[in-house]
Amino acid sequence: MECGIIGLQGVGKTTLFTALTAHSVAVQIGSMKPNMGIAPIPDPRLAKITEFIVAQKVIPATLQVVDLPGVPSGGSNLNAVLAHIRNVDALCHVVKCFDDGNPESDIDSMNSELIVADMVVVEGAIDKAERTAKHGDKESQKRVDVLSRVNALLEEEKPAREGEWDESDRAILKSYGIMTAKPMLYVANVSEDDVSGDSNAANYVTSYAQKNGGESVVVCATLESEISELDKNDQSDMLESMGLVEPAVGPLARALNTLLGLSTFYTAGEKEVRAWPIPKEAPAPQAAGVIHSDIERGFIRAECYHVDDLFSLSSEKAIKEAGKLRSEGKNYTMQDGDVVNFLFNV
Ligand SMILES: Nc1nc2c(ncn2[C@@H]2O[C@H](COP(=O)(O)OP(=O)(O)O)[C@@H](O)[C@H]2O)c(=O)[nH]1
Ligand SMILES: [Mg+2]
Repeated sequence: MECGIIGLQGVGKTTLFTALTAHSVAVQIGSMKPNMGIAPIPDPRLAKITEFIVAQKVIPATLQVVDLPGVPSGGSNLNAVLAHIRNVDALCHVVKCFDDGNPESDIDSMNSELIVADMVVVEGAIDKAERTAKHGDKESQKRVDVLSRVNALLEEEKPAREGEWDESDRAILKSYGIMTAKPMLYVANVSEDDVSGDSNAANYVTSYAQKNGGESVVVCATLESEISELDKNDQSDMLESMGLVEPAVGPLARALNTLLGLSTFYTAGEKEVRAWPIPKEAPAPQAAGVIHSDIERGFIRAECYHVDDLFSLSSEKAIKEAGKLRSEGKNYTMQDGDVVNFLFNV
């Protein structure tokens, strides 16, 4: 899963990026090149599995993040900036709530920039698709239909995500990189003395997201950036002293999972214990395909149990004895928190 961090200049995008990626990438300040990195997603269930199943390696799910150069108000370099985010799965919109941040005007101007940029893309694309559609090409006609519906929304200054799209429509929107169609997570970047997000500015962001079909999280990017530099023990001390339960990457990744409709399953053996994100309600073979296409192709069955059974019964042996080890076929719908061993033959 890839997520693009967007927002106006000076709102804390790069600071958030360094926090999420735990300073593992040397950031380029003020450059027009995007910073790219990978954030491991903290997962309490994954950590708990390893208390019962000792493994050589623990591999968390990851979030790929792209920190984009700020969108200058006025939008002079907008297209260069936006070219980088056309391919991401979701957008993280950082809103300045520290100092004298004005979330209302910032959110509006950022969203208008995105709408205008999408209009430029859509207009060009409609022209092109109409030309091929004239020759009776069904596929092009479908694209003209979707693009025209996007255009109608954009002209009303609405983001494309407000439209009703089926799966094939969404694929078309994605292929054109329509940004306002992407799920949006609003990040209220608060000051050090408002980590729980009680200020009016933070409240505005939270309720704006609620009203507009997005998710939101409250983060103090500077503190998170400092926390991410500490070793594990100091990290928990500092979090506790601030009244926080976990680093921001946790809630942030979970909010993205909700937006993208993802759930998680696990594989657990002596070699490794690992978390795998999949679309909610994916059938077992599709989940197997996330691990390797061979396992999907040669899928026989999935032997699985739920993490909660491991936590209550303490071992796979006990799970088996309690009759909680299930053998599921290719029509099985994966459940969030399944621990799975796929049997396959190629
Ligand atoms: N007080 C406070 N300052 C922040 C926070 N996040 C970022 N800043 C400051 O805002 C300035 C711009 O941050 P930066 O991450 O470079 O913003 P970008 O242009 O969006 O990438 C820097 O001086 C940061 O230290 C925050 O959560 N609290
Ligand atoms: Mg920056």
